[in-house]
Amino acid sequence: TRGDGYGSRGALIVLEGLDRSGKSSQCRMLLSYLEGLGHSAELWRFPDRSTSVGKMINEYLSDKSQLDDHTIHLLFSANRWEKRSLMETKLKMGTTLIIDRYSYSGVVFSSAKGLDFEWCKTPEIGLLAPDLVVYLDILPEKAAERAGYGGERYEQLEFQKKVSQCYKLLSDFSWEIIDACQSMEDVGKQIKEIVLDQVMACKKGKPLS
Ligand code: DGP
Ligand code: NA
Ligand code: NA
Repeated sequence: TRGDGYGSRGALIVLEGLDRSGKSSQCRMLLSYLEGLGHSAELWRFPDRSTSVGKMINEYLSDKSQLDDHTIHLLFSANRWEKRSLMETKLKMGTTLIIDRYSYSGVVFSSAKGLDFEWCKTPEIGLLAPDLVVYLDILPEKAAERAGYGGERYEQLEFQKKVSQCYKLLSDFSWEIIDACQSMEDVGKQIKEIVLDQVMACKKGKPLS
């Protein structure tokens, strides 16, 4: 770091994948790894169900409310927008943020329902761009065999197959694709390496966009 704080920021790390791909466990492991190395880091997740918008999303996901597909799409996006300025503040203060789902989930889950791909992207424009997207790649059939599957609205095999196809359309060369069928330890090892590279690059002044 340069000592004056300027140019030293936290990294914005996003984990994406199908339901039951192991994202949440990997996010937790990553957080304790970074903290163990002495880095300032926080784990966030979207949807953030603690806000008032998040509570509406939670009701929808647990089938306690019905909403038009466009309406819920915009609520998920609003839920990210309501955290945007805090996100920027934390990153500029030097805290690395590990995010369990972000705009990519927003686009793929809605386009899997048949909403227009470009329309789905629009409300995400202006949110902070991640430094790294890690995609935990798993066959929908494999994810469906994992414990706890099927608890919420979207956790249905046929739908997750569509979500998987939409992720493939959205992903680009900048994503790190990791085989999520490996052991938790092996997946974790690969994530740690690539994330640490980004954390160091951001400390050295890589700009935020
Ligand atoms: P999670 O808390 O990560 O299990 O996410 C809850 C569910 O909501 C999961 O099936 C993924 C889905 N989801 C997450 N973000 C979005 C989003 O922005 N839009 C839509 N339509 N679904 C999302
Ligand atoms: Na889920
Ligand atoms: Na999860």
